[in-house]
Amino acid sequence: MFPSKRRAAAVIAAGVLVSGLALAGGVQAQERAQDEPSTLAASLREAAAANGKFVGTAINNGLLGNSTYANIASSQFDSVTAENAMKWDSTEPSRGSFNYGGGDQLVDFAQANDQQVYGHTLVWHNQLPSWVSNGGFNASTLTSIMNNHITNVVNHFENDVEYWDVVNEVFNEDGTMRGSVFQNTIGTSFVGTAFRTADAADPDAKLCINDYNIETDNAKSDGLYNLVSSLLSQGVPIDCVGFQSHLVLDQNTSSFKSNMQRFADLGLELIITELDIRISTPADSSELQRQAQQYAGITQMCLEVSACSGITVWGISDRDSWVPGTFPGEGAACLYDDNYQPKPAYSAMVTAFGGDPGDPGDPGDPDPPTGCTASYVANRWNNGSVVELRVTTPQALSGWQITFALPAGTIVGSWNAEISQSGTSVTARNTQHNGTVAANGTVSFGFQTNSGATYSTPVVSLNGTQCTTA
Ligand code: G2I
Repeated sequence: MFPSKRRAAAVIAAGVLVSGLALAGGVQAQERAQDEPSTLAASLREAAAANGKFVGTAINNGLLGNSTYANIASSQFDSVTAENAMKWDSTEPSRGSFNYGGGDQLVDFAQANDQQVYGHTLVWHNQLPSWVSNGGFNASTLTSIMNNHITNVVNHFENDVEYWDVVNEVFNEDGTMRGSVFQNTIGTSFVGTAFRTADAADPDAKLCINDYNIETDNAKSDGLYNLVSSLLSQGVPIDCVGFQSHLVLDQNTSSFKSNMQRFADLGLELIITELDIRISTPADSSELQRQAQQYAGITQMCLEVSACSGITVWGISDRDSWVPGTFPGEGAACLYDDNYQPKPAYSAMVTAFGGDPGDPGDPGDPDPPTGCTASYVANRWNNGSVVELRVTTPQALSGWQITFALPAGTIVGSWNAEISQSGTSVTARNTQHNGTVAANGTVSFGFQTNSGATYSTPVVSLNGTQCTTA
C-alpha cells in the first residue's frame, strides 16, 4: 500500500497476519454453536488490526496516572497522539529551549504497550508561544525559527514517531490560506519549506497535512486539494492527509468517501486523525444510538478506502474531551462515558471492524469477556470467612480495579489491595506496590469477613471487564 516508510511495513505485515486469523475466526463464528465462545476480536485494536488499520486515541499525559484511563488506552488502541504534549508551546516554550518531558512520557507509554506514536503537531497558529507569534520577525528569521523548531523536535523523536502533522489547520473555511504569523510573514511557501525540513530531519517519518472541516467536498477541502496537488507537483515530500473529523451528531458526511478518494488518487495516505461526534448534553439513548451508527459509518468508510490507514479518536472518555470546554452545552462525543464505561459507539466501532465487543451490560450474554480469569476461594467458619481472589490478566496492567459482589457479611480486614465495600458491592484497587502486572500475570489479594454464610461464586470484573471464573 504505502511501503516507502517504516510504519507501512509493520502495519501491512500485521494486517496480513491478523486478517488470516480474522478469516479463520469468521468461519468458526459461522460454525460455532450459539453458546460457544466467539473467536472474533474483542478489543478495538485487535479488530482494527485484523483489517490492517490502526486505531488511536489522543492522550492527555496528566491522566495516565489514572489506571482506568491508562488501561483503556493500552488495551483498546494501538496508536497514540499527544493531545497537547508535542505542540510548540510545550516543546519550545522559549526560543531555543526545548522540553521533551511530556512527549517522552508518551513514547515510553506507547513502547510499553506496543503502540505507534502519531506526532502532533509541528507548525500551528494555535498553542504557539507568543515569542513566535508576536516576535515581529522578518521572513528569513521566522523561516529559520520554524526550521530550527521542526529539526529539533523531529530529530528528538526520530525512530519513535511514525507520522507527523507537519502543518495543522492552515486553511480558512473558504479555502484561502489562514492568516497565521507564518502565512503573513513568509507566505504560502512556509508549508513546502516545513515539509522539506521535516523530511530532512527524519526521512522515514510519514509527513501529513491536517485540518478540520475538510471531510466533505467543500470550499475548504478544495483549497487543501489544490495546495496539496501543487506541493506534490513541486516534489514536496508530503505523504498523508489528516482529516480531523470533529463531527456533530447527524452531520451529513455523505461526500466524505468520495472526497477522501480524490486525495487517495493523488497517491496520498489518508488518516482520520481526531474523530469525535458531539451531541447537545445531556444525550439521550436515541442520540447515543445515532452517534454509534455515525462512528460505525466512518469506520466502514475507512475500511472501504484502501488508502485510509487508521482512525484516531480525540480522547478516551466524554469526561476527558475538549468539547464541553469549547462548545458549552455540547459533549458526549467520545467512545466512553463519564465513568469510563463503553458507549454504544464503542461497540459499533468494534463491530464495524468485524470484531465482537460482547455486551458488558448484559450479564446473560454468552460471549466471553476479553480474557481475564478469576478464582474466588472462600474458607468459611461459623461467623467468619477468609477469601482469596486471584485474577489472571492477558494484558499488562499499570493499575487495576477489581469489582465483585459480596452477598453476605462485612469486610473486616484485607491484604494486597485497597478495599471498599458499599452494601454488597466491593471494589478492590491495587496498592502502591502491586499495580504493575505483566501480560498473563496474576493479581492476588484477600480479605476477611464477619460472616460464614455460603453463597455462589460471584461475577468478578477487572477494570470494568467481566472475567470468566475458574
Ligand atoms: O480543539 C480540538 C483539536 C482541534 N485540532 C487540533 C488539536 O490539537 C485540538 O486539540 C485541542 C486539545 O484537545 C485541547 O486540550 O487543542 C486545544 C487547544 O487548542 C487543547 O486545549 C488546551 C486548552 O485550551 C488550554 O487552556 C490548556 O492549557 O489544552 C491546554 C492543555 O491542557
